[in-house]
Amino acid sequence: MKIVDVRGIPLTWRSPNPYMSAAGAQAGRSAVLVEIETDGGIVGLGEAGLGGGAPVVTQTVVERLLKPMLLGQDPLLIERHWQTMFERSRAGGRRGVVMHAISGVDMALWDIAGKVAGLPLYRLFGAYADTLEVYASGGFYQEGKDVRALVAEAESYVAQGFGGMKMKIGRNPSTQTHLRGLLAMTEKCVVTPEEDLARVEAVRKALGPHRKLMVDINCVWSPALAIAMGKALEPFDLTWIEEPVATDDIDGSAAVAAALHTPIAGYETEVGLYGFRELITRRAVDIVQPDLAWTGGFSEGRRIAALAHAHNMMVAPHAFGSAVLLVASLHFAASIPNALVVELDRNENPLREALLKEPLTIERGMVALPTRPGLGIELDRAVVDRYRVD
Ligand code: SMN
Ligand code: MG
Repeated sequence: MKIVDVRGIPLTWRSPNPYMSAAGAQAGRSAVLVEIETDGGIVGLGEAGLGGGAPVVTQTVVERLLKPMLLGQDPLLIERHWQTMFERSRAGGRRGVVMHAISGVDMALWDIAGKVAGLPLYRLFGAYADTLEVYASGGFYQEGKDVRALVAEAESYVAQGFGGMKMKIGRNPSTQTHLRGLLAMTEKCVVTPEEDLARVEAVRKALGPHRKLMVDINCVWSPALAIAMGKALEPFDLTWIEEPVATDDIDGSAAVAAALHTPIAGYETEVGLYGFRELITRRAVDIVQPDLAWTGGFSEGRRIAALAHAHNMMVAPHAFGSAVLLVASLHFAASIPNALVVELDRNENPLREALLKEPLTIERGMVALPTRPGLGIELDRAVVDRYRVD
């Protein structure tokens, strides 16, 4: 079997009402799907990260940098292709958009392997579970969304049977590290730290005392503020505090983790085994959150999970992309011994909700893994065509 084509498919949906975190605003959602075609007719599917820019950037890296390394090759030599892509792009890669592109290619190669083996990927890897817990990822800031609306959102997750919810805090430029003021829309939806605490208290009350409640700061606090706010948050019994400080402030994050009882989770914005090695071995986190579309795909994600396991840490995969990344994250989590919960983004996003011919079955916060070979999904081509931007 040989690879005869490698394609990036850039998709974009524009949001009528941007939803915001402390560190940015989602004025829409994008994704870059990767398709790898073989001479035997099997086509592998994956999702690459956006590299922080327009989808065409990742598409260009996939098609102009990585595709020449793969054409004519045996698609099942996955580890060899991963190391070749990583080493040949080392000068300009190791992080960012190159690793995001490698991630999508790796996922597509594993999808081919599953289809060849006739096994769903989580069983090809050696399953640990057939169903997984997902948490409702929401609680974003939005113009016109007051605490009452936030409480109603939390109550809706309770009514749907979710066992946990994540919400955003920290959207206050005056308390953020100096660079955060450079981000988009920073004058919108600004709250004070005290208002954030009131938001968390209201959500905790709506969820009741036993459901998981997580907060996500998206890297904007200083270690000192993170410790002060973390202590103020302790009455709300959080499951984790996510990305409290800058991704590269490993010692700062370790200081926060050492100072607080609440586990520190992150860093989705870190990439690859070497990056997570520093977070894990220097105890900058208690829970690791690799994003499979950013960190190097299944191959690198499984290495990170093993390193975390060696340090008795749990894995809560970040998944804030299209349905392809969500399904890949489920296969990943269902095949490792230390998966905690998987992120289920609840924000409006047709690239997650409408992309698959058969939507996932999510009941009372639990999801059953697809059982067909590979990722076990089929794209709705009309939806792909509706949102293509190339
Ligand atoms: C997040 C990710 C991507 C955009 C906005 C917010 C957030 C998450 O960090 O964990 O989903
Ligand atoms: Mg996050």
